[in-house]
Order: sequence, then C-alpha cells, then structure tokens
Amino acid sequence: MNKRALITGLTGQDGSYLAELLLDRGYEVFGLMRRSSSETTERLDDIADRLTIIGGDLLDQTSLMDAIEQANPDEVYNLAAQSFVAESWKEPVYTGDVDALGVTRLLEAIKRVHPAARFYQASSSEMFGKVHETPQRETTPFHPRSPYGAAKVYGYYITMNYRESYGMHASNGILFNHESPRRGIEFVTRKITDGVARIKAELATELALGNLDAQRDWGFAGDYVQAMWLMLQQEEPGDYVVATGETHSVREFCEVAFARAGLDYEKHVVIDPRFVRPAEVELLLGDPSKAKAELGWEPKMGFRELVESMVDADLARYGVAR
Ligand code: NAP
Ligand code: F7E
Repeated sequence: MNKRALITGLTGQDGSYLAELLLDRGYEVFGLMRRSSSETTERLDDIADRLTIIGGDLLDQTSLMDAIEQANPDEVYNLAAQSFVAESWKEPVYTGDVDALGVTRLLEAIKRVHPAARFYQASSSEMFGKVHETPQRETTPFHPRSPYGAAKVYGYYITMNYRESYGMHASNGILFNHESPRRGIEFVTRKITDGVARIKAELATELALGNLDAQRDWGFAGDYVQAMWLMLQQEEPGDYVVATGETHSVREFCEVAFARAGLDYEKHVVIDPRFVRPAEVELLLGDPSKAKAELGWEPKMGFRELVESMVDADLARYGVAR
C-alpha cells in the first residue's frame, strides 16, 4: 500500500518541493492549507490535481486533530511557519504562537489521534544566531537573535520532548538557508534576483538592501527536502544539520546575480536602513557531516549555479534576455 504523508506549509517554497518528491516516490500526499481570500497555490500548479488539501491552521487545535484523522498519515512534515525573520520583530507574539506553540498543537494532535506517525520539524540555523562556534553543528549551543529564532528554539525542544516523553519518532532538521526560483520575494536572495530582472527590464534603476556583509550558507531547496524525507526513513529519530558547508556574503550574492545579467551591482545597489535588523545574525556556516554519514545526504547544487538559476528564472518571468 502507498505511504501517506501530511505536509503543513504545503503552499510554501519547501512544501511544493517536498510534495513533488513524495508524489514521485508514490506517496499519497495531503496538505494542510489555511483559509485565504486569494489564491496561494501558485507553487503547486503542476501537481494540484494529485494532492488532497485539508483546511486547517497551526493556530487551531481542532483543525489539526481533524487533519491527522483525515490523512491518517505515516509521516507528518511540519513546514508551516511565519518564516520571515524581519517580520518577527513586528509580530513577535503571533510568530511565537505559530512557530512555537503551533508545533506543540500539532504534536499533541498526532499523539492523541495517530501516535505512530513519524514527525519532521522544520528547525532552523537561526537558532544558532550569535554563533558560539564555526562551523555550526548539532552540538553547537543556541543563541537566537530574533523572535523567530527564539520561537524555533522552542519548536526544536518540544519536538525533542515529545520524542523523549512519548517515544514518538520525531526529528528536527536544522536547515540552513535554502533558496530557489520559488523563494518568497521578501527574502534577500529572491529580492536580489527579482531586482536584477526588474533593472534589466528597465522597470527600476536601483535595488535597496540592508546589511551586505551578512554571511549565509545558501543551498538549493530541492536538495534540502530530500534530507527531510531521509530523516523519516531512519529506524531511529534524530536531529540533523543540513547545509552546504560554504558561506557567502549578501554582497557576493549581489555580485554574481548582477553579473549574470551583464550588470555591475555597485551601480545599482543602495543601502536603506529600513532593511537593517534590530539584531543581526552575522555569520552562518553549517557542518553537514552527520547528515552525510547517517543519511547519505549531500547537496548537489553549488552557490553559483543556485544564484544563476534564480536570476535566469526571474529574467524569464519579466520576458527579458540576459
Ligand atoms: P514559506 O515559503 O514562508 O512557507 C510557509 C508556509 O507556512 C506557507 O505554506 C504558509 O501558508 C504556511 N503557514 C504560515 N502560517 C500558517 C498557519 N498559521 N497555519 C498553517 N499554515 C501556515 O517557508 P519555507 O521557506 O518553505 O520554509 C518552510 C519551513 O522551514 C518554515 O517552517 C521555515 O521557518 C523553515 N525553515 C526555512 C528555511 C529556509 O531557508 N527556507 C531554513 C530553515 C527553516 P500561506 O501560503 O497561506 O502563507
Ligand atoms: O536574510 C540580510 C539580512 O531574509 C538573509 C528564512 O528562511 O533563513 C531565512 O532567514 C540576510 C540577513 O533570510 C536585506 O539582514 C540584507 O542577514 O533572506 P533573509 P534569513 O533572515 O537568513 C533561515 C535559515 C530561516 O529559518 C528563515 O525562515 O540578508 N539582508 N538586506 C536582507 N534581508 C532581506 N530579507 N532583505 C534585505 O533587503
């Protein structure tokens, strides 16, 4: 019989890649989707007719219990979150309600309705924040720098707690930044590649950014959902860093992205203090050795290919040539 999986955050970047992966592997895929007055399924256009959508929200306990009952899943992937770090200072309580307590609500629903389901929690490198060591690994202490990071630390520990308290197969993927042409437009990578395309299409002349010196370990989302799936195929649950082991600055991202379209970033990028954060995560660099050794996982796409594929996709969207 086909395996059944429930994905929360189905409409997001990772939800769409994970749904594709699971469908390819013969899963019956269910997705939790919150009510919206407008269309939120554009990332799912190619696979929509193969998915079963269940209405629900991480803020609503009853809907989560019903979703687990309806999907009766072998595997649950909790990808839903208020995922934009900058927004978390504007909506700290809401961010905590979804990203921290939402995890407890979902774990509790699984525990009560179908405790044998395996659980994946989308934990984040933002938990390392003001880093205590470099590279960051599974044993590096957490020091979150935003309401988002703090909420994700709670989500991480409550996942571990349900594993230890109730013997649930619950795992944390500590994922470093991962991007794609499907990345939300407000995140810096996509903001840059969209900005390049807009400038090339003569719709803009400038791109306003914040801290160009921040460094991130950027990988490709399509590679990272593979690691999520592998975690739930292990006999024992666990916590894994998923990263490329390379770090680059926002400035370097700009350089490569603008160059791909024959442009010089220094002529177009301007600094706007509105995009500088109250507390910054200056440097992230992950050590994925455990994922490689235990899951056999390795990233396939490198930095340059990632940036260029995102630029190419945005240029195509605006109908302009390189
Ligand atoms: P994303 O594109 O922002 O998607 C977030 C998803 O969560 C969307 O489907 C959104 O639905 C849904 N959602 C938000 N609030 C919800 C609620 N109250 N109830 C139900 N669904 C809700 O995020 P992503 O980049 O795919 O990331 C997936 C997960 O990994 C998130 O938990 C994120 O925090 C975490 N993470 C991401 C990265 C990264 O670099 N991408 C790294 C580490 C961890 P709508 O479409 O209705 O808004
Ligand atoms: O910022 C700097 C900004 O918003 C990256 C989420 O998926 O990954 C993501 O969080 C860096 C920061 O991602 C702008 O200050 C400069 O240092 O693309 P971002 P993030 O905050 O790293 C983690 C792992 C997650 O878990 C999150 O869900 O870029 N930066 N100028 C800027 N950032 C933005 N957004 N906009 C700017 O104009």
